[in-house]
Amino acid sequence: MYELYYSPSTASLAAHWMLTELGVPFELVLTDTATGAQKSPDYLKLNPSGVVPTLIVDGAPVCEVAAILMLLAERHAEKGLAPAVGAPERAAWLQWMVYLANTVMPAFRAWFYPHEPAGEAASEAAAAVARTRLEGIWDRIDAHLAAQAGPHMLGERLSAVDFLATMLMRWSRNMPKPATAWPNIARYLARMRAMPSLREVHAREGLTDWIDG
Ligand SMILES: N[C@@H](CCC(=O)N[C@@H](CS)C(=O)NCC(=O)O)C(=O)O
Repeated sequence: MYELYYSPSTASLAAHWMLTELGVPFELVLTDTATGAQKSPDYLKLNPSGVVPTLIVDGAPVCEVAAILMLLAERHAEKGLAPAVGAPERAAWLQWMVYLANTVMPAFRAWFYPHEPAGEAASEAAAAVARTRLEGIWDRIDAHLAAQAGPHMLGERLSAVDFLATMLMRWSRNMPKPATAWPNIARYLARMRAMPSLREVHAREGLTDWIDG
């Protein structure tokens, strides 16, 4: 049984969604970022960064959402959410997971927490830079999707990349130019949003916006 420390509508959503899609037993432990629960001494023992998500796997905490998704895909390899080691799509899978975690997530962090890069006085400038970065990222992903032979980030295969990418695209929903403004991303998301597992997660987290477009 997995335990997922989560807060609605945050980075834990991709892990919640993948656990649901995999159909494995898990329990949710609310760690409400609105009340600062992620900074409690007990939670910091699990996740020293004081952020959600944390997944308890065989009694031990695993942090970093991309790592959690990759681990789950590997532990439940029969579901095919990770190309096998040596498979032709493996390199693209690794590349997109790391790009989303390394480049896209930090840009969102700067958008949502613009005081972090250089203090309150530079918040406005930091948010403007983050917006420009994110729009460049959507340009790149839109072109990538247009070039795929199938409907997913890795073409025909649904993979952990789609869970992370979709969650991040959702985060742009209240930005001046959300990811849905890019036509290939909009088509991609229409399909991802129809997945019963994502709709179930939205209902369980009490989220009503975005899922119906
Ligand atoms: N690098 C972390 C980032 C997670 C993250 O930034 N989580 C946000 C919610 S989306 C959070 O917990 N924010 C509360 C805080 O920073 O205090 C990961 O990939 O899991």
